[in-house]
Amino acid sequence: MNINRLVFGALIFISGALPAVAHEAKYAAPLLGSSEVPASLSPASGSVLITIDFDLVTMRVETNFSGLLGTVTAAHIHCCTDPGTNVGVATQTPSFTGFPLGVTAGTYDHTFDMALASSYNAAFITNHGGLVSTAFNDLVAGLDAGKAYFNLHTSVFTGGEIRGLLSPVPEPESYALLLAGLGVLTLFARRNKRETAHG
Ligand SMILES: [Cu+2]
Repeated sequence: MNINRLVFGALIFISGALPAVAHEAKYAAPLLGSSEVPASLSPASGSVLITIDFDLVTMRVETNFSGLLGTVTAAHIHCCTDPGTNVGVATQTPSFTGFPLGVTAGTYDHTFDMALASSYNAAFITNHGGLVSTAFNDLVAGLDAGKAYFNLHTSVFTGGEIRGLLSPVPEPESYALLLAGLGVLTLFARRNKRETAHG
């Protein structure tokens, strides 16, 4: 029996499972008026999901919202500051491209190329190392540390009607895949041992 072929097969299986673990990160938050600083007292709600792909250097922004008292004037991510405080905009200004404006409810799904300066607020790049790469690293570090928030500004609440402090989403299915991959490798290693022993 060809041991190398078995190990090679197992490695391919594992490498197939790894990217989801190592090269993608998700961050989520509910969007609420009570999360604004100070609280907006808006009855509106929504949710936001951010997916960073480290291979493609992209950021996918998925949002839905409804019940706004004002109409949308801008939406973007602010970074990086402690919860309960305010900080400047990190992402594209004044608003994410294609974000539904002038409405009280809507959905949004767009993937940004984070290797482009246009995906950031110019001031954020200037204040974070002056390069797109340093800005990207700082934005991700801010997301990882729970120091970035999605903010939705409206005609009634110009400082923000609903906000979501983004926090990392654990990906149990990714770990399950990795564990399955390791299990297969162990199985192959055992089989190899047995087959080697029997000549
Ligand atoms: Cu803002």
